[in-house]
Amino acid sequence: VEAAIPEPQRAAWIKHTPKPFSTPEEFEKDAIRHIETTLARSMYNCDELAAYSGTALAFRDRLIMSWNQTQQQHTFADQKRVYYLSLEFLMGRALDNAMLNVGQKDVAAKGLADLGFRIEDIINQEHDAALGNGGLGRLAACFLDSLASLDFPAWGYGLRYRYGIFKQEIIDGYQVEVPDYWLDFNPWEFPRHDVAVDIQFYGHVNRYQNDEGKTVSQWEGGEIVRAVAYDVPVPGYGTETTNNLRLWSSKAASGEFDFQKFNSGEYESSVADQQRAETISAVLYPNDNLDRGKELRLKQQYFWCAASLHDIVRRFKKGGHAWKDFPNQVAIQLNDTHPTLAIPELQRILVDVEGLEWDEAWIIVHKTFSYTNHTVLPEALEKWSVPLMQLLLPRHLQIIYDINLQFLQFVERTFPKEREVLSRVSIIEESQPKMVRMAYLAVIGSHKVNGVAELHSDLIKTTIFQDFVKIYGPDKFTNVTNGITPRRWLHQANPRLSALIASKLGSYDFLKDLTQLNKVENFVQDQEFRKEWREIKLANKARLAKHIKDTTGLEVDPKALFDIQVKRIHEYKRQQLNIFGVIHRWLALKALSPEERKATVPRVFIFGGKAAPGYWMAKTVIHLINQVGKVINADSDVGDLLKVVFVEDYNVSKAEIIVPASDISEHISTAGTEASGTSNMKFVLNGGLIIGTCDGANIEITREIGENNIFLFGNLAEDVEELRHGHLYGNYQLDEGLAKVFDEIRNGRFGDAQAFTALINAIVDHGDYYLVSDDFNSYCKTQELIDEAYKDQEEWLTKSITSVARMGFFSSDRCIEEYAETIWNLEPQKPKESAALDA
Ligand code: TH1
Repeated sequence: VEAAIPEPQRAAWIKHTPKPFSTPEEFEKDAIRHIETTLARSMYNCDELAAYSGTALAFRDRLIMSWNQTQQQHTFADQKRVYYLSLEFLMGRALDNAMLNVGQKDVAAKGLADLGFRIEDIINQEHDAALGNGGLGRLAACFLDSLASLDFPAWGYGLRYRYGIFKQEIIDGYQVEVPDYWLDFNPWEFPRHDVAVDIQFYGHVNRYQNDEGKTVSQWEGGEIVRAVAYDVPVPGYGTETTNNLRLWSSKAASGEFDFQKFNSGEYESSVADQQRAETISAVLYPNDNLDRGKELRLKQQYFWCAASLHDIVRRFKKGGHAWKDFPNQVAIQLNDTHPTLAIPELQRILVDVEGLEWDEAWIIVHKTFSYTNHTVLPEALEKWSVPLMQLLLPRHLQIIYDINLQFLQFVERTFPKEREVLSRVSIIEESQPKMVRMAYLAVIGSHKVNGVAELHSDLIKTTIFQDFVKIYGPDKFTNVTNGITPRRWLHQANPRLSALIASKLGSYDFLKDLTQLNKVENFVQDQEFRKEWREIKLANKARLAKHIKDTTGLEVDPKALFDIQVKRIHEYKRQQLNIFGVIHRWLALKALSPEERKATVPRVFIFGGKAAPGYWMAKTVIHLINQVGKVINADSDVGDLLKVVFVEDYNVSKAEIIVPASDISEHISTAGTEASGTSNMKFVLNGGLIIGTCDGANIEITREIGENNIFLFGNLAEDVEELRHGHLYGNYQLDEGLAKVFDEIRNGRFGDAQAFTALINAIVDHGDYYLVSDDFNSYCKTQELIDEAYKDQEEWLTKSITSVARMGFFSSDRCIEEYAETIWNLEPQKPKESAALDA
């Protein structure tokens, strides 16, 4: 149909299609035109923000062209697409990424210099798109980058929060949350007011006979909220493919507010309706690895799932295929259980709206969905109360009960003698009130379930999904180890290292095939190469030192050993172990003789990360880190030998400065608690070594880079349960070194001791669930090994280079290819020349 455009129009269109810039002059022309016309500013008031805006708009024009073309081509090709449903997309900044992915950063740098600007300053004007909490949201962003770079036809679907993750300020050592209003000027999104879906809540279910005498269910009444699409282009690296991320925004279905109510004098309530609708997409829930069961969160989940599925089904229907072809056209990946309502929603659409039989609908649903589990922490496993679901989504609750009935009948037939298994695997937990177990629904409604690192994927099979492995067999459960995009986390964050590697390998091809990094190992004895490698690390540390000086006033020496732990603050991630270790080190330092001090490697401990606003223990850890820093940094007795910094407001753009600057980074979760971790990969890819537990992806990193290149410590996952059990039955002896640390805290050495009693009591009185004491000695000993190892700078450098050379496996490209092949059955769609498309 689209090919049938008559010739004169077609020729005009092709003739006048804007050509993207390719020289600094052409870039300047586009940027200035945007500053003058789109922004209505002039040469005389073009500040850095205006220059950023003009640059962003010039690049945006380029992206739009390839974006339109990609979407057009994918529509013509009529092949299978994957839809990645995630409540979080932690995208960070877009401009630098866009410049690098289209390969025009040098052109822009030159053009901006002509206009009197430094490109770094311009890049720094951009606000992060921070629609996520941590690893899960950043993983989704890395996946979008890989999907586009590998030319897969893929869409992301998420929510357009008005407020992303809060901005963190540290005031008097305490975390203070400030709202993150990021939409003031956002050139990267396109409102699609014509793409709107009305979403229903509440109401009731009617059953009646249709014309064919069949009993059908209909969800009626209740409230309507409108979902409006906002599209964000996602450019691939070194390809014309630009995919789409569609974010839904909520507004009142009546458009503005209810004029009838308004006219009849109910002013407040008419405005209240509007505000209630807009509240749905107003704010990201700031909890990482925690489910709090709030009604508004359930509303967000349904709103986003229903809008996305409506969109997907509409696109499928335009293709004119039979329903049974749906799974051949559509793969839907569920990023954790947050989008699990998409399963009963698709079943509802197929049965209630499209009139399919239950069984044929269920086959389609089951073939379409797959589910990624990201955590085994019990407090993070989503459950929704049955009364709440009954109220908000009455038809979906019925469908869930029907899915459950069929499933339990199947289990009963398969295991007739094991009746207790039925209550264990039921989607409905028989508690007071009853709860819907979303992970079970996700497993039952999907054809594949994957964990995110080997250990984690093994663990889910023996713990939370043990019964399901027996029921479905082991093949339903698989592993896809996480990865990171080397474009942002090497090329963009560490351009000098990327350039050095490219100079030796002869091209930047390794950015699209990271396994080529193995050739770096050939240069490990090349003296010139080693010297540059060392210089680059030092320069990256100096850049971070400058950031620390600018933001905290503290001076740190770039020659010191930089020891970094940046991630969400959580008891299981054990920042408390780190800061107790720092206190232990400080006490040991003070006991050293002057000669011994001379032989000591100076260290800077750098922390960063947000605590969920309601997570008191995590906030206490932040407070302790800051109090310890205050005391130690002012202690002239240890001077430069020890410094402690807390970097405020850790986010994606700060990570791009912090990650390339580590000598050591810490990934020290209690074994068996961190599903994968992804910053571990980022740090090693940038030539930092790591100290870590045998947890998550640390294990596979060790296998790839070699045991000699990583500092592992602590108890193993297989022993954790027994240790915990022992603690609860009196089998508990506080580590001696840790006891001394606690004495100092209790003596008020770091301010009001009362402030930290909960932190100490969790270990001393409440069973030390995260095994801080059990691992303390092993942790401190390993830190001493690191001190020794760092003294041999040549050997350290060899470890750094060797590790980077062996990190090829951890590209998100490898990861996405595994999903495409083993889970989605998806083929890439290579971009055609625009002429070929026009022909
Ligand atoms: C994280 C995991 O904790 C981390 O180990 C993993 O590398 C990452 O996901 C990506 O796979 C998770 N983040 C969340 C956030 C929420 C709920 C569960 C998890 S698991 C809100």
